[in-house]
Amino acid sequence: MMKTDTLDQIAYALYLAERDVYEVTKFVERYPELTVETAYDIQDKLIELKCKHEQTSISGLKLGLTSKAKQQMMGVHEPTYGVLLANMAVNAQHPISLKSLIHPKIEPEIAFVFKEDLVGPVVTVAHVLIATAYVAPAMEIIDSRYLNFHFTLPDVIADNSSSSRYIVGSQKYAVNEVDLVNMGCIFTQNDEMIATSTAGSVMGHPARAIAWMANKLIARGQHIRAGDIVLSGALTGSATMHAGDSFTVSFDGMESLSVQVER
Ligand code: 0L1
Ligand code: MG
Repeated sequence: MMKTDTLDQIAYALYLAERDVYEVTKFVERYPELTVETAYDIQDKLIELKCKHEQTSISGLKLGLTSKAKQQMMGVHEPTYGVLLANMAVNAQHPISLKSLIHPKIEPEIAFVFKEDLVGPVVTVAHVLIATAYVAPAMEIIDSRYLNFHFTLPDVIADNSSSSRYIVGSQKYAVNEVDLVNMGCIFTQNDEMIATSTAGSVMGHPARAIAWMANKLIARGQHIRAGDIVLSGALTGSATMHAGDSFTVSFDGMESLSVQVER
């Protein structure tokens, strides 16, 4: 059992690393007893700190490690989740500054916006779809606070699953307007295609990842709330962001979404 003080110290160290834009080494090396459950306790503390000091609030949640490839890389069989805050939202109309980020990467996602609460523990894909107000194309900027993006599963969970920024397209689509299994996705960097995928690459159906999360959250007394934005997990690998880059994600049947990085 780790002491509450230690959990507070880890949360504060991660908060400072993000605020002051520097890397830290993984905590599992210093605290081998750090478990996944304890890591979610640290994540809760980190979110509390950020809400208080940045005067922001929770806007939703994100899934991470939803692809088999990322899970195999980490030697795990389950995804992770993290919290989205209102001040992480990026407006695609303006170039993104990398000044306050450590080593950002960007990846295509599908955003689900909820019209109803979704409470585990027996949430299914069908429940997720019924509770969804709309889906929209999205991108997530991940920016691990760990040195060279090197971490273990508890480390990355404590670090809010590498959450940093998110961009959601302005066009809204009903869940039955798009094919959430076969819909193709093309990801381009500076007008060059860097990856392709389908919506079903996220655990067979992106709503399955969200159902998994709803069923996990309830064990911690939490749930998806009406109004929440949920990023379902990346459809392709992530791309390193450089000054001047542009990124576009194009899904079949949805308007494409582009962002420009400041020079
Ligand atoms: O959104 C993601 O899939 C990232 C989860 C954390 C792992 C990573 O930083 O690659
Ligand atoms: Mg992601």
